[in-house]
Amino acid sequence: MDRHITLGEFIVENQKDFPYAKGELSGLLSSIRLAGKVVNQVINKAGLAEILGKAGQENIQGESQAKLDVMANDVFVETLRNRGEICGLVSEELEDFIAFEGDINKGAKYVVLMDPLDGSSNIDVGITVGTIFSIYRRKSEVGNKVELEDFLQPGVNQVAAGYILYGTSTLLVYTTGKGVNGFTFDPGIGSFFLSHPNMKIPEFGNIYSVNEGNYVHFPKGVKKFIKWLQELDENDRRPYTARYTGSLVADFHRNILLGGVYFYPEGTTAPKGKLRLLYEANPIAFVTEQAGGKCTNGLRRIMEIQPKELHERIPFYCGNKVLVEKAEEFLRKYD
Ligand code: P6P
Repeated sequence: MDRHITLGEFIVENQKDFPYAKGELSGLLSSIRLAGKVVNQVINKAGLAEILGKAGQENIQGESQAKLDVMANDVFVETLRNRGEICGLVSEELEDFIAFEGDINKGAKYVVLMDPLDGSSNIDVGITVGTIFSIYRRKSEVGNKVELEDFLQPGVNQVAAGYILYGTSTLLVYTTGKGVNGFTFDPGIGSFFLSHPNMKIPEFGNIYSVNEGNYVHFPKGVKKFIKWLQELDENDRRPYTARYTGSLVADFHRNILLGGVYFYPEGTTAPKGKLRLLYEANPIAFVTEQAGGKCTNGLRRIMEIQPKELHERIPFYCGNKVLVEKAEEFLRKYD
């Protein structure tokens, strides 16, 4: 019977891409797969399990944490700790990094930075949410306790990154620097199957994704870019259309498949933008570049920026090269 390859088979088949890894990175990706299955299962029955709504806690971002946020964070932390491939973790939900110091983590060479459940404002209304993850080799000596420097690495140092999209179907999309591949979860079998091999963002796209409710707060160049997107073309047709869900993973995944640009600019209410450099911008940037797109802060390549703090925010323009460069052109001209 002809069937798609599973994520597990794909990881093993492509393990040769990591000369230095003796299966640790494969094991790490497998543990992310497992945690994703658990989160997916809980999310799909959230309405029944009475775990919607606020957990009554606040995370580092000062946002009220939905109960599913807390659940997702705990599932990923424990699954990754127990697999033993990482020595530390940063999560949007946690103020500081976690050092994994169990015997099983002693020789671990990797760290993970993640947003366990991005787009949580959509959770209670049944709109797609996602997990975003980024994997680095540690810089400090293997065997010692993980240090802050292990997490404050520029995005170009990522060894793998990706996202899990909990939507009409559940997909795991990731890159290890050898292209981007997407796997769709079959709940009947309990496996992810290769459904989007070698993903490439179309060279041209007609979708733009931005929260225009913030228009008055945007820099002049951003306003000019948005108006440019809304102008009629020479045939009096509207070449672009707006799509924005309030969930980065959902907006990004649609745009990487159909072509387009997502941007979350700086503005008076968000002087550095809203997205976090370490566990939203960098992993999405890695996937974008591997799929042939571009990702900048309006001026510089996101992945070359040296992080200074775990939760620092950054302006974010991501998608087709043509559209990102058009945004940069307006920003240079007006700001
Ligand atoms: P706004 C979710 O909180 C998130 O980080 C992204 O997933 C999403 O694109 C953005 O913020 C939505 O922010 O200000 O438009 O509601």
